[in-house]
This record gives sequence, structure tokens and C-alpha cells, in this order.
Amino acid sequence: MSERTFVMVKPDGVQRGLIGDIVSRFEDRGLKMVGGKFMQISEELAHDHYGEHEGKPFFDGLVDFITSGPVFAMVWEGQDATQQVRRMMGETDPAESAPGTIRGDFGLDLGRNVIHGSDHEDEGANEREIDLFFDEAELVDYEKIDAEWLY
Ligand code: RTP
Ligand code: MG
Repeated sequence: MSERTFVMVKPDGVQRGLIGDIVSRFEDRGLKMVGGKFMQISEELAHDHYGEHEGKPFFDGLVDFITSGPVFAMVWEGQDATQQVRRMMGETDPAESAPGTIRGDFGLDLGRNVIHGSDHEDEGANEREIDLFFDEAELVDYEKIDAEWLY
């Protein structure tokens, strides 16, 4: 089923100049970008976004990190986009992520794992996160051209 999912290059990925590499991977995979913005996450937005982790020992560090510098927030659309993106990301801990995945290739440690993607096992997380980060008017509906030379 075609769907949209929320993806974000975290502050470490931005600082290391990985936005282009990460965008390329999703383009290569055939997903369609329907929204993207370079932004600074506020303390309030960080709490809303990572609300499921409130009270856990790593929560304060996670909020500090995600608000420490700009991020590149995106919405990608495609067949089972949420799960596809998560598979391309690898595991939460880069050390456990297979080479070829984004975290397996670029991640440094559990706290600096370069990318966020909506959890496909958390029903509706993709829509909730898209709503949290994007206004409807910031998302663009368009068809990819279906030409013989595009494969
Ligand atoms: P994310 O939400 O950032 O895409 O990461 P995820 O789904 O793979 O992992 P999640 O369980 O949602 O955790 C969110 C972020 O919190 C940090 N974390 N630290 N110290 C720890 O045990 C621990 N566990 C998680 C990670 O940076 C993770 O990306
Ligand atoms: Mg998560």
C-alpha cells in the first residue's frame, strides 16, 4: 500500500554533511519526496516527538541531542514506505546495523545514529509525526512521470 512516512536527518547527520547521501538513498530506492525542510527543533517539539520515551534514563540526553543543532525533516511516499525506510535505516544501535544500511554505514553510536524514521510497528506513528512537523500546505502532491526512459 502506498503511504507516507516521516524521516529526519538528525543533528549529527547534518553536521557531518550527510543530507545529500541520505536523500540519494531514498531517491535510488524509488521513494518520492513530498516534503522537506531544514529546521531547528524546539524543546517543546522534541518532547512531543519523543513523548513515548519520557521518563526513560536516556530521555533528557535525547532531547538535548535532537535540539542541539538543525535537522532536515522530510516526508517520503511509496509502497510500504514506513517499513522500507526502517529497513534501509538499520537497527537503533549502529553497532548492530548491517553494512549497507544508513546507520550501519554512517552511525557512530546509539546516541548519534544519524537518522530518524517513523516506527512501522507503532500504528499511525507516520501520520502523527508528519502532522507534528509539517503543515498540510508544506506537502506537495504530484505524480512522477512515467516515461519509457525512467526505470
Ligand atoms: P528514532 O526514534 O530516533 O528513529 O530511533 P529508533 O526508533 O530506532 O529507537 P527508539 O527506541 O525510538 O529510541 C529513540 C532514540 O533514543 C536513543 N536511545 N538511547 N541509551 C539507550 O538505551 C537508548 N535507547 C534509545 C537512540 O538515539 C534512539 O535513536
Ligand atoms: Mg523511534
